[in-house]
Amino acid sequence: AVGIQRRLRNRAEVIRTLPVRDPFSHKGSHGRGLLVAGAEGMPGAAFFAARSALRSGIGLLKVCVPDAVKPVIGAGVPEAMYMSRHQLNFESITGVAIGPGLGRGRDEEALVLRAVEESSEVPCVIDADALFHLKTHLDVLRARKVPAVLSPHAGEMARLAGVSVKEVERSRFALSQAFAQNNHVYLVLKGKYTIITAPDGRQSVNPTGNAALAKGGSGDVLTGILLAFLLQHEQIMEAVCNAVYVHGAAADELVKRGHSLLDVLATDVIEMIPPVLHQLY
Ligand code: B4P
Ligand code: MG
Repeated sequence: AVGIQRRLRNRAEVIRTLPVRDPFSHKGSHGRGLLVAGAEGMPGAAFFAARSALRSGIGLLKVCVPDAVKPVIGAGVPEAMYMSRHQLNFESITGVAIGPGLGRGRDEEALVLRAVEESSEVPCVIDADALFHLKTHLDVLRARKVPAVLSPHAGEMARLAGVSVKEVERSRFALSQAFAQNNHVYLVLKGKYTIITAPDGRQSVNPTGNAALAKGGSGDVLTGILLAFLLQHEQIMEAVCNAVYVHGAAADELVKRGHSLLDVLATDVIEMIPPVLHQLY
């Protein structure tokens, strides 16, 4: 039909649109990101997202986690800087990701609202528990200057749109398009053939990835890559499509190198980002 723009992302496009690193650049040139994530008893999600963002080229990363989580993730990701939740501020931050392992309490709900409102002028990835909290505050999305990037799986999408998971699976394209346009967001509807939709309704389908990613933690890895890429691309749509592509390509590469679809861990996916980027550059 006239006006429908829906394309399968191809490798050549990824290669053509990945950011070129200026030899004279410094860390400030590649984004100062803020990850708001993690809850007591759930340090993994924040760890995966933080390490993935750093593996994907982010210049500086600040991580806002509960104090109890700091020693755990701080030892695992010493490259990041840490702030406590009561210290949360967005000063000099050029991109935000919120949600992985965040928790579903009242405090976290307030945190999500603050992050979405106060980061209005920079890119913001909203995932996992942040999507849970957002469901009753969708109006804050339309108020943003820079459209947010939402990355739900089918279960999260169903809840956001107020339909059943079956209904999501039945009309992945139409539902994503309506949601992205109505709420003025970039929508990443995850799964086999992840669909990326821009606020104007343009859609891109991702060809990479496999069922090795069907394991807790792989979504958090994507969140980190999304944050890093948003800070290094000119265009949000290119950043999001490339992030989803690289995330899936890392899983494909693991299987090519002798992993089964059963044994892949989130940490394996993260450590496959370097070779995948090497192949694309
Ligand atoms: P969550 O706490 O939301 O956590 P998770 O989804 O299990 O982990 P994660 O954040 O790492 O994975 P995500 O899907 O974000 O789950 C809580 C509950 O939600 C679950 O217990 C379940 O009941 C429900 N739920 C979860 N997923 C659901 C779904 N799809 N439909 C209905 N209910 C669901 O990210 C996974 C990543 O891996 C994405 O990038 C995705 O595209 C990729 N991936 C997964 N399977 C793939 C495949 N077969 N092929 C290619 N890519 C795949
Ligand atoms: Mg998830």
